This record gives sequence, C-alpha cells and structure tokens, in this order.
Amino acid sequence: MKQIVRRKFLMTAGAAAAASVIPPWITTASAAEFVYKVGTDLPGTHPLNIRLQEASNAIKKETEGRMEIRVFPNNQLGGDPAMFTQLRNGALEFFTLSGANVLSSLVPKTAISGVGFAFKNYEQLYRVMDGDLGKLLRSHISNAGLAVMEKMWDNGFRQITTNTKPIMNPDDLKGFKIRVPIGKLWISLFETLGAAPSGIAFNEVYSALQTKVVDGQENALAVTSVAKLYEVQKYCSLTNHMWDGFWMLGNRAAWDRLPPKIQEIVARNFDASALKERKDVADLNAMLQKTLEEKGMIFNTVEPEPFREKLRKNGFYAGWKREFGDEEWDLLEKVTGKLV
Ligand code: X2X
Repeated sequence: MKQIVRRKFLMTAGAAAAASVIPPWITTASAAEFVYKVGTDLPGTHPLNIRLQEASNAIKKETEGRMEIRVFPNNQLGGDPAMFTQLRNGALEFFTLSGANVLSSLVPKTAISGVGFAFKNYEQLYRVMDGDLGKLLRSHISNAGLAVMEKMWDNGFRQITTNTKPIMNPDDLKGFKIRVPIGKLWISLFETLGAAPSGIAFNEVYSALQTKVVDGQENALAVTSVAKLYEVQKYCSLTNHMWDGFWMLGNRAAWDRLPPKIQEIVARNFDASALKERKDVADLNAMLQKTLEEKGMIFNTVEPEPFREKLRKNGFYAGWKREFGDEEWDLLEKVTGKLV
C-alpha cells in the first residue's frame, strides 16, 4: 500500500517535471489575437534577449493582451540563414539580424555598418546609424520587402580570440584560420588582412573552436562571455576591428496584418528597449575583461593603425566604397572622416 502511494507520487512528480519542459507553444493556449515569434542568435542571458522579453511584456500589457511576442533566443529556431529564410517566408515574424551578416545577401548595402576600423567610438557610430545613413539603409531593407524598426540593437565592437597566440599586428593574422559570420564583408576584411576566414553560423562556433576546425573567432566580449567561448579560447586581442549591431526585422505580411495602433505600440517598445540594450551592452563590454581574465583568458591591446594601413593599401576601402555607392559612403565618411 505504502509503495503504491509512493509510486503514484513519483508518477505525479514525473508528470509535473515533464510538463515544465514542454515548450511554451504547446502548453500555453493564448487568448491573444496576434501571437508572434522573435528569433535571435544570442544566448538567453545576453542583454538583447533580456530587453526583448521586457519589450514583449510591455507590448502585451499595452495592447491589453491582444499581442503576444514570444522570444526564442540562442538559435532555437535554427542558425541565422535558417531564421532569415523563415522570416522571409512568414514562418517567423521578427528576427534580429546583423547588417553585415546574412541580411547583406539580400540587401548588400546594410553591411556598411561593419566596415573595418571605421568608427572610433559609440558616439560616432550612433550618429551614423541613428542618422541619415541609418534612414537610407532602412529604406533599402524596406524596398527588399521586409519591415524594419528604427533603432539598431548593439552587438558591440568585435575583438579577436584565439587558442594559439595573441594577435598583435597584421602579420599575426597571416594564414590564420578564423571563423567569421556569414557575410562577404567579413571574408573580405580578413582575407585582405592575410587571414584564412571561414563563414560559419554562430550556432556552430563553439564546436568549430573546440574541434579546432578554426583557431579563432571574433566577437564582442559580451558574446565571448555569454556563449562561454572562453572555455575553448585562450587569448583575446582588443582589436575593435569592426562594430556590429542588429536590425529588428519583421516579415512584411505579418507586420501589415497588425492594426496601426498595435504597430505603433510594438515599434515604440522595441525601439525603447533597443536604447536600453545599447547601454547594457556597452557597460558589459567595458567590465568583462576582468571577468574573462579570471576565467583564464589573456588579453592584449592592439594598435589599430597598421591594420587600417594594410586595408587601405590593399584597396579594401576603395573596393567597398564602389560596392556600397557614393551616397552611402559619403554619409559614413561625413562622421568618421576619410577612410579611403
Ligand atoms: O555570429 C556572430 O558572431 C554574432 C553572434 O556576433 C552575430 O550575430 C553577428
């Protein structure tokens, strides 16, 4: 008897545990009229996802439950190329995607935010991306059939990590096998610097580093930290070689289905959260060197000029100016100063 009671208890406990791991889209019957997903490629603990969840809560409240946006972090819906396909065919309603990443396969000009060694600091960067160039890029994205919010979300200035040696100057990159995201600009930047880059989606980066398919990667410290890349990387060279950030993209038909009042609430909350996320990420990147050193990483600073000089000498800036066009390039240089 006693045993039967116990078994019953165990079964109940087991059922409860199983229920808690069933994904939300199966268990939660939602009363919301619009239930949309947003996919991201960053781990759930990254500020981008925390702020997205906050925006989603605010949107639900302000729409009095009519609109529910479910956050799917950490490539749960697939890597960037898969999520981008889903976004375009309507299986996914919102997606945060870097302008230099897969988005540039559809809208090549969005990669301009990632031009190597272009921005000296965040102040310059946001003057460009919240200004006329950002506006022009949004019109290109919109002409390509996607919805896009006004404010970009920060990924950060990118730094090179390796498991073999510190990168001090361009010569250290000679033949160096480095993972980069899937985008022509990244390949071009590292090839021009003499490295051997491979485009790999982020959900495969940890294992690519662990199995030594590549010897290094480059990302903002926040990503190296939340994705635990420090477990498989030893050195971190503070190259700040490019800035990277995410556009909040929407599937156009899904966006157009929303009543104007709900569109306004969604856009306003996404943009407000983006501004908060920018501050979170900048603060985090500024404090993480110490944390990562405690985990065993060895840091070095880098003089950017020899890298910029090598890029300039090898036609990197002139080539990309032709690719992006004079109008875009002039809007960039108006703030950064001459790059070519
Ligand atoms: O893929 C990357 O390295 C990441 C996470 O930084 C981007 O989304 C561009």
